Amino acid sequence: MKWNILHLDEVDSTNEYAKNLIPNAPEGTVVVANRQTSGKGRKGRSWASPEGGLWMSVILKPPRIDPRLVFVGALAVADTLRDFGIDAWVKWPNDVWVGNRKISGVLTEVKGSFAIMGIGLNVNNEIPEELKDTATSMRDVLGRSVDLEKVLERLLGHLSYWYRTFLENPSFAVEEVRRRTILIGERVRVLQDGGELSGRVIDISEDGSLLLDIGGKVVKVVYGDVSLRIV
Ligand code: BT5
Repeated sequence: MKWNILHLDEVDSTNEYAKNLIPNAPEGTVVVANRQTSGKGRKGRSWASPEGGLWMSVILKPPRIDPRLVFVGALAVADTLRDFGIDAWVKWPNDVWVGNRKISGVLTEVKGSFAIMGIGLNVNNEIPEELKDTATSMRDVLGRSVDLEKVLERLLGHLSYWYRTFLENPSFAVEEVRRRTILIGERVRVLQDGGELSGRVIDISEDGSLLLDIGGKVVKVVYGDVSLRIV
């Protein structure tokens, strides 16, 4: 992929900014900001985005919209962390964790035939007090700051690879997520709009959904706005 990087100092949300560039910006447009004033998670949740982290969105135009696209972002982040010696795992559906702390989140949105993939990765930024128990950064893990530009360069390289691979063979990306998650066999609680499910994770199926064993019954949790807690 040929990336075309737009570097901003401050923006409300790189996803919103990228969305407004569509349809005039080509696939491969990347919006990066030093700070976001209204960084977004899913479902109106907020994403803390102070200076020092990597906050970016890429514009993609896949031949068809597939919710499994979010795995491309998570896998690219996990590979990037590995380049810096950090062992991370993919937390279905859209997070990357180091041990029991979240280091990155991916938010994919759709506009027409475009997909906007937003990636937030804590690099050298401070973790806000209220997230200290559940979040970490590359700097916290490594005990030193890292070159943000290098992180971006690596991440875009891995995104190119995983996006291409995904278009050729989406089940391979799902397979890789299965390999890089610690969820299989774990007891989890799944929080959804309608309520809550508790069970043991059997697998992540080829279509990207999570298979849970709930009292001996197999229940399929489709990717959507679900949150997962390991019990
Ligand atoms: C996500 O949402 O994890 C997707 C986050 C995507 C952020 C990127 S940054 C660039 C682009 N532009 C945007 O505006 N967004 C994208 P979700 O699964 O809903 O998780 C949100 C939850 O993560 C929050 O409710 C907090 O609990 C937690 N959180 C917020 N900021 C965090 C941070 N910096 N590091 C770790 N956890 C955080």
